[in-house]
Amino acid sequence: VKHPLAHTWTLWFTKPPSGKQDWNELLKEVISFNSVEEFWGIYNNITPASDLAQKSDYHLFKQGVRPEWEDPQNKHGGRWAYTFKERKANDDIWLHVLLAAIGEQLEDDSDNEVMGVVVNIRKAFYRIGLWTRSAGKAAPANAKAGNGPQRSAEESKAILLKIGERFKTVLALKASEPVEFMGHSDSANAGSSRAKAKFSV
Ligand code: M7G
Repeated sequence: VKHPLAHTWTLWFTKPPSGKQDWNELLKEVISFNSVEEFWGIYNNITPASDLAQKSDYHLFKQGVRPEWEDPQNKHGGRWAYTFKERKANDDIWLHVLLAAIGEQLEDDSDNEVMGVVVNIRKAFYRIGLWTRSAGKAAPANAKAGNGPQRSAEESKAILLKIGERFKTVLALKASEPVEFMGHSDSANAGSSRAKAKFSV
């Protein structure tokens, strides 16, 4: 018997560059799954985050959404993120984030905000992020159906803050360790993911 998940999820991998390659060439789709059993089969057979080389990323996204700012379902969105100042990723923390995503614990059904979760392995730190469909603005008037529910900026921000709080709980952070939210358009304009945060929890 397979225990179905609420959504089908796709695992993606960004491999470290070997020379001069674009971001797009390094991003590879790995596999999709829609049951608890398939999740464990995959998780138990991939390299743990703690063993990945610098400049690698794992991305777990809802099927049909590429883990890129440019994806139509991400382009109005943003992400919550926390940077752990440790050399090796903590596999338990990342596993808890994966389970919270596939178990739909990061949002309420009607929020329709969570696009996926990411771990970035970097030189002297690792970062775990949660990507959302919106970024605390009113949905654009011409938003297509795929861009989610129409909400005011206030409603949108309240939902994002709730999701941020849940994410922070899953990350097991202290009150004094802020998780920060940034819109993807700000990240893209800054040319790096270190632009100024919009809000924090
Ligand atoms: P990062 O991996 O989010 O963080 O972005 P880091 O600065 O800690 O390594 C690193 C770089 O990868 C960015 O400056 C972009 O050049 C590229 N990059 C990252 N993302 C998530 C995207 C994306 O979604 N689209 C494009 N075009 N480039 C990206």
